[in-house]
Amino acid sequence: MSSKEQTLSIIKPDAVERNLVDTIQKKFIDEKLKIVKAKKIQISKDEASEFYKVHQTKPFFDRLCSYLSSGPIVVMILEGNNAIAQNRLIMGSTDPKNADDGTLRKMYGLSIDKNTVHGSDSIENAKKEIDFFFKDNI
Ligand code: IDP
Ligand code: MG
Repeated sequence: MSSKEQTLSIIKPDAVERNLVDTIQKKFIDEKLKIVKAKKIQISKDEASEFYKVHQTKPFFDRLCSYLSSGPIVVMILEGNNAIAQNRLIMGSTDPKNADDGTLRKMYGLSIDKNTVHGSDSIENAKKEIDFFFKDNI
């Protein structure tokens, strides 16, 4: 079964800083995910805390929010068949050490913190996360 979905992808500060935006976007396109919208922004730590609030009780929460707000990021709406799961396959495991060969996190991830990309994990969260960054339709 396949269904057309949208998911939110973020190219995190470590990858923007290393000029990997075009390379990562090409990978999504090659893997049949369409980039419907994309923008380069920098968010505040408060905005990062709101975005990652599902993780607010985790020991790494403060570091995670500091990191996501530490430099420019590229946020994108990706669209395609089973886009949510497909994007997570392209990304690979959260910890680059455990990610499969050929995945973005294996190829470019530096650590579990600086793991290059974010991707929504469910239809419900994809909707929320797309709304978080694109609710004004810009
Ligand atoms: P995901 O990004 O693969 O969906 P999540 O569990 O949603 O992983 O965690 C969000 C982010 O928090 C991860 O991408 C990673 O950067 C960071 N993170 C997750 N688990 C840990 C951990 O155990 N230590 C430090 N950072 C973590
Ligand atoms: Mg997650």
